[in-house]
Amino acid sequence: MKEKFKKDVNEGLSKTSKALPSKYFYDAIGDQIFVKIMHMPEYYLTRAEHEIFKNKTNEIITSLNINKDIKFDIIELGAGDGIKTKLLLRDLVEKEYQFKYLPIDISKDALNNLKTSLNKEIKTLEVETKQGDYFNVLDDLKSHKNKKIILFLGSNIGNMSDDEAKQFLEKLGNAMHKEDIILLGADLIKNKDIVLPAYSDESGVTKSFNLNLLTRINKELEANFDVDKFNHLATYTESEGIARSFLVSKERQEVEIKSLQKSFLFDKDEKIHTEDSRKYNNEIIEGLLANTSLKISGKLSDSNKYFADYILTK
Ligand code: AVJ
Repeated sequence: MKEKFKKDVNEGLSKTSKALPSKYFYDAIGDQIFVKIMHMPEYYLTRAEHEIFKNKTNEIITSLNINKDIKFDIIELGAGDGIKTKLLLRDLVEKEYQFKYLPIDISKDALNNLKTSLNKEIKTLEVETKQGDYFNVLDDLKSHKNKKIILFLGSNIGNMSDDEAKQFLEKLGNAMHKEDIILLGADLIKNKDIVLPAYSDESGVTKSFNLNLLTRINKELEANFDVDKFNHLATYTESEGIARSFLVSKERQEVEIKSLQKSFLFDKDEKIHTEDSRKYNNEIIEGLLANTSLKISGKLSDSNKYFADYILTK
């Protein structure tokens, strides 16, 4: 894990256009800042998807094509704090469906917290956590016997490039059987005035989330980034539909990463690209599915039409 981080940082900072993978945001501190992001007034994504899970639980359940005689498993990729999922889980338990909940996340902390809270809040629910990068767990899914309901919420897919997303969905499709279902959360393309503030909030929470990546490199790879010498920048155009985040060097500076025995030079105004958050519409999703065995078989939106949960089947 540490070796991979070291390698990715070295490669990313050696490029002509410097970049760091967004998956490294999520250390213990990054997890905490992300929870704050989800509660920010500007971050409409979580609220919009929460509204879908709260007001359209019955429609979700209908689309899952389940009945009380069959056993199924709900597998969540990148479960996080599971707040939205709990709305569905609680309803399914009350209605006496027979199922297990299998959350998968890269963060061990997030999984432990989720399991503890579920054991308290939904006592009869069977929970089995699994720690890992969800790209790697796809292979395990194939041999899974029960009907699978795969949750990939929060527009987590938006951090992948379209090529990565295509590959991921192809693999996921291959691991699925006819009766399995994916619920895919996707932030929808909309005006800049709504999207941009979600990634450049007034109070600077997103800035601290972005800068924490440098703090993590300092701690884990023995580097000497001065985080005060970097700014946060977010960009978005509605025509492209991708919000991008950068760290921008305030001045010309050299940073040493001891564990790499190497220094990196940053020009004044030089950017490190840290994240893409893609936004979607039906055409883009259909494009991602084109060479997979999956198709859109339903779509649930919030009242503002900011966000959608797509139902994908084979
Ligand atoms: C968790 C990937 C959906 O891209 O909106 C929030 C992460 N980054 N603010 C997103 C994030 C900056 C978030 N996802």
